[in-house]
Amino acid sequence: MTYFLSTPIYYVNSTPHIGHAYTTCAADILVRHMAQRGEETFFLTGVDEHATKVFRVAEELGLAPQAYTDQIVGAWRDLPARLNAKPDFFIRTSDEGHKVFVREFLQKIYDNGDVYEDVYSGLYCVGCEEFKTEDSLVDGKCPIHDRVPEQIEEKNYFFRLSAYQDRLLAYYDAHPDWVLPDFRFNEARSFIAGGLQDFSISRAGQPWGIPLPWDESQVAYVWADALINYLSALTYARPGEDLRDTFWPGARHLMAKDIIRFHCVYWPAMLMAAGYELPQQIFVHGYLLLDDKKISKSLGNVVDPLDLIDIYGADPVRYWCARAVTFGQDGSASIDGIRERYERELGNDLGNLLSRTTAMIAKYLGGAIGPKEGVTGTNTTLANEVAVMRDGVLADLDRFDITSAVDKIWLVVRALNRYVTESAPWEMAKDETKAAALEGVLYDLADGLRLVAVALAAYLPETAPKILTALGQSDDLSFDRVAYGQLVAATGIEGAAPLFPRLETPDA
Ligand code: ME8
Repeated sequence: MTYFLSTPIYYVNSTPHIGHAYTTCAADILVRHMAQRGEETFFLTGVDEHATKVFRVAEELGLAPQAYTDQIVGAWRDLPARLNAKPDFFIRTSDEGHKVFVREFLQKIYDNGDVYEDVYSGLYCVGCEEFKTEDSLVDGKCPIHDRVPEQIEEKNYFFRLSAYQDRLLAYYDAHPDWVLPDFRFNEARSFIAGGLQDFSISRAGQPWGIPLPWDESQVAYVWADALINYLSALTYARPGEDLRDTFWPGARHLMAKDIIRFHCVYWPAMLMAAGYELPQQIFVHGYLLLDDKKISKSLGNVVDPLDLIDIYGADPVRYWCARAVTFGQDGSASIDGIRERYERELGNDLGNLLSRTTAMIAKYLGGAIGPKEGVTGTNTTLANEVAVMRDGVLADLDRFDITSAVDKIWLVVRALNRYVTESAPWEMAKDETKAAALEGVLYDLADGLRLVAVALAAYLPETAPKILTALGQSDDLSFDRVAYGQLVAATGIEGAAPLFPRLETPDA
């Protein structure tokens, strides 16, 4: 089975912020990890261009919409690059390949009799890019955007979502892990059980979008265009290849709770209508909230939270994304938290451990370390801790739990630090009779660091190879190497430079 993971395609009405970075980071961590497990992976991200709000921003700037999106797309391509995320494809909904596929897909649904024409009369919130019901409003306003939705009356094409209620419920009941976490599964299922209304899949009054194949006077509604990206990308991401057979069976979608209904209700029904299997799994994470005041207070002139990457580097931001808030839950993260984790966890727990271990190998063993019959590889306590961590990480990441997995890896980092303190190699070094034991301790520390580096490689793709190199170990990241006692002989080890040097930069 392959592992194909998508982020949402983000609206290009403005530039990326830390919330978008959050999903992209998480997705990259998961995909890198699965690659370490030997899975054939595909990571998809990109942008959603045909939204009314995008069209309006272009209008305000006096630009043609395509010219506007061509301009701003650079900032969105930079997002994964800045995070050291490595998508296999970056999709734009204005790509020719996407447009062609969307038209084919919608035509299929139309031909299957799931589309009908009607007059839409009601309310549309441009912020949500969604038709609103009266009872979802508070004081007549969209509660999310605090705006009065626009009254629209136009001829539209509707998708017969109501006809899919029973099939969706049956699917949910047969696949209890289809949406994770569980409470999101329940949320989506109750929404379906509460009754489904057909939804409009076209817009009559808007020139910006993909024309419907059976009525070119209308364009596809932005969601009826955007969701299809998860399939369309596979048809043209690699020129001359159709990746659908390989990757669609392994498809997983990642997003925040704001767009759960589109992904967990509309999308599966559209797929059923067009004759596709549903994706393997959907993971819905929470909202990452940052205290704005704190941002400005602690970071002074740093306006864009993505500037954090310039200060700390991509690895610490990735690590903080995974650790700051339990993945799946809503959480409030403080910008100061990143500094604290940088110094205490990355700098002290991990960085110092490497500096001390390599310095001791250099000083007490002349820079040479390796397995020795009867001396090394006998630490059953550490071996057990590592085995428990390894199994836990595999299970956690099978369920997208990037927080719990890194917590478990960190337990081993802390155990290694305790091991240094308790065994006090600098004391052993004073006693000739303890030479073999000293070598055993240093082997365990180096081996522990080696396997921790492999386990952390998905989170810290820049740092992990540095650790392996400092220990004279191969840069093979296969997850099988997260096991005790695999350190191979190495010579010439020198005290390693700090992995996470002290920062002079801002508290102000
Ligand atoms: O909804 N916390 O695009 P969008 C966590 N184009 N995640 C956040 C976040 C936050 N504070 N803010 C944004 C759209 N996100 C559509 C999607 S998909 C076929 C079309 C992330 O630009 C999170 O992944 O509004 C959320 O679901 C997404 O950005 C919304 O991005």
